[in-house]
Amino acid sequence: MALLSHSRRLRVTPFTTGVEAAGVKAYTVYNRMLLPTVFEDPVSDYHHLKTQVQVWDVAVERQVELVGPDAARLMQMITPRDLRKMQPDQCFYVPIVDQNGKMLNDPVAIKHSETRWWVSIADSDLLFWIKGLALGTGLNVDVFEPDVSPLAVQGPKADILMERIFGPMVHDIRFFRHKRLPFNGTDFIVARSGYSKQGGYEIYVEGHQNGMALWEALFNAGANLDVRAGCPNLIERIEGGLLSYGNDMTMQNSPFECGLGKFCNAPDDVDYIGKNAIMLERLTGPTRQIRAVSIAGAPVPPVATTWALSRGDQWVGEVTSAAWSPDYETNVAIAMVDAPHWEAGTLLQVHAPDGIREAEVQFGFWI
Ligand code: THG
Repeated sequence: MALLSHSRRLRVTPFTTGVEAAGVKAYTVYNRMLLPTVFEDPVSDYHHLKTQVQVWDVAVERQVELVGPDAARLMQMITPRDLRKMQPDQCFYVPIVDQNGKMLNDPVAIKHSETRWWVSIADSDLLFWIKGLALGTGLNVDVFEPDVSPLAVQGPKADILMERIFGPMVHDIRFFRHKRLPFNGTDFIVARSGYSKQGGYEIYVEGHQNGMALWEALFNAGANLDVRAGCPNLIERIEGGLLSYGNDMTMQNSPFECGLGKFCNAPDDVDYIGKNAIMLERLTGPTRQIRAVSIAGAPVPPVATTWALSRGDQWVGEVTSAAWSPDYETNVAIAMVDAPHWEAGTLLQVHAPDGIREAEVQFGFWI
């Protein structure tokens, strides 16, 4: 594969010098920014993530800030999730849907106060959608991308490393809660969250110029923990069933199809975009849904375009992500499967680029 040409449109992050010095081997593009995908190799990165601690440049998780008297109203307008009881130190995983109840993004919402929110977006231009809604509705709220870049600390030793930088206060942060903690004469929002099932934190670094000081402090403090630069790991995120917008779901899918129906819980007296479609599908249920699927045979090649799933002479769905799992000694995959065929134990055929293989619908994800 040819190299990527660099220009201002393909944005670097505050941590790119650290990522390069750590020997990053591959990037992808996400929100028009560089996202590392490989350091050592996917399997070594995977074993290290599951046993040690890694520091991830996830600045591509761009924030959309909503600030103003109507910020909470606009926030509830864009998601079917009930935000009424959300506390000002909470993070919520929120489906964002269009007027037909189809997925536009699956961000984490961070509530600072009734009048100030961040939406930590997946890979689609949600800024334009929210800015357009603010303008079209005439609500009193500013919508913009602030100078904020998340840095994730993930893995079983994340707690030890984080305590060395931010002190024992980090242990008081519960899952999907956040606290503002001092660092180096400034302070950052620190949340217990992250795109792995290994546990850890995300630090929302405010100010591009503050990025490398935190990066270096983490690597200095973690030297005797074998801390390494890492990144969201394809194998681990499939084992854990963490979805990737643009891969496992697109604008063609509803949250119910994505297994996000439990986050479509706003009551009847709360209004939001797509409410009619969401309330209908909540009653009927989806006609297809994401499933964990194992794929037989040798390690699969990368999924670049989806792989069709058949059952005998019928087309029944598609595989959207797949990888060889060293720990489970099978290929693990995420697939969208039609209702009559999604029961655990169902045997299917997957049409991979190197041939037809057997696949089996699982009871759930592996982690
Ligand atoms: N952290 C932050 N921003 C993000 C991501 C993140 N933006 C992009 C992308 N990831 C958004 N997608 C997800 C997908 C899954 C999760 C978070 C963001 C996630 N899911 C947990 C799970 O499925 O176990 C918990 C969900 C819950 O119960 O609330 O963490 O990673 N800042």
